[in-house]
Amino acid sequence: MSDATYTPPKVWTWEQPSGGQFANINRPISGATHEKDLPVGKHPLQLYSLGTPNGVKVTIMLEELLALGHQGAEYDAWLIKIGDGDQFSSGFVAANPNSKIPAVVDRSSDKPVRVFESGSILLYLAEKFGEFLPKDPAARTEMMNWLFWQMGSAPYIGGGFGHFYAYAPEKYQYPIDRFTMEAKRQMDVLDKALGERPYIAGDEYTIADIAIFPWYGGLVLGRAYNAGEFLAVHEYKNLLAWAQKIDARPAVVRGRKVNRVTEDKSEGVAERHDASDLDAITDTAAE
Ligand SMILES: N[C@@H](CCC(=O)N[C@@H](CS)C(=O)NCC(=O)O)C(=O)O
Repeated sequence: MSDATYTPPKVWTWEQPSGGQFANINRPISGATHEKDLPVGKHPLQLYSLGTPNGVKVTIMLEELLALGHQGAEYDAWLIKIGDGDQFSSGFVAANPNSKIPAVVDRSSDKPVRVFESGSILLYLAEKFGEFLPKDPAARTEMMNWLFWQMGSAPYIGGGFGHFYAYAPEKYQYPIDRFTMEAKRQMDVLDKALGERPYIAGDEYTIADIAIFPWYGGLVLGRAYNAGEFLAVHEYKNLLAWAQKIDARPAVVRGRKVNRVTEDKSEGVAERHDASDLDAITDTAAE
């Protein structure tokens, strides 16, 4: 057990592992640790990811596009095991210098386009296929408001609340109180907005819903950090109803199963290279 208080030295140095679940991948420097190319499959869109909330945003989007009949959205989804440091390979760093999943490489034209940051990927795909992006300028701006809200807010859930409540090697009240307050405030923001409209940015289902669902839907559906009771998520009734509605969409059911490694093989596939990979474990195959 370490001391509850800490006096920072004049200059911080990287002397010891930080402890906690992600100690082996936390580094104070960026860049590749080893030489390894990324695999490339047969489809124009190559996704390098893992079935975390940030990863699932992209697979839900791709499955939604495929459900609408966009054959150009066919994709290969490769597994990046972040616990093993796959995000630090030279190939991954070339696709995303920030070494975090998800990353996409679009090989549909002569010069491959790299896309990183889940919000940028959602916007790229929405613009490429002309879907889930309101055309009216005011509605588009409201959608962007919520898309950027998610990008700025979710790190307080993952890196703040989830880290100190579930992953830190020791529990301290100060950070847990601080980030629980913020997690509950954010859920309240969404709950109030969803009391006024069916989807987060208005009447249409957009990439803002797709970005917000894996994080905040996951929280209220009790899937994140085993914290549903602690956060009293049942109190956020509008948010819960919205999450249940999104969760029932066939493309969401499919997208949540991609790059997911579980004991129960019916819950996910490590890699996805064809629609049939998911058809085999879902009853949501296109009729
Ligand atoms: N802002 C980024 C966050 C991505 C992110 O945090 N990815 C995590 C998994 S959910 C990751 O790859 N972590 C590996 C690491 O930090 O080394 C996004 O939205 O794409």
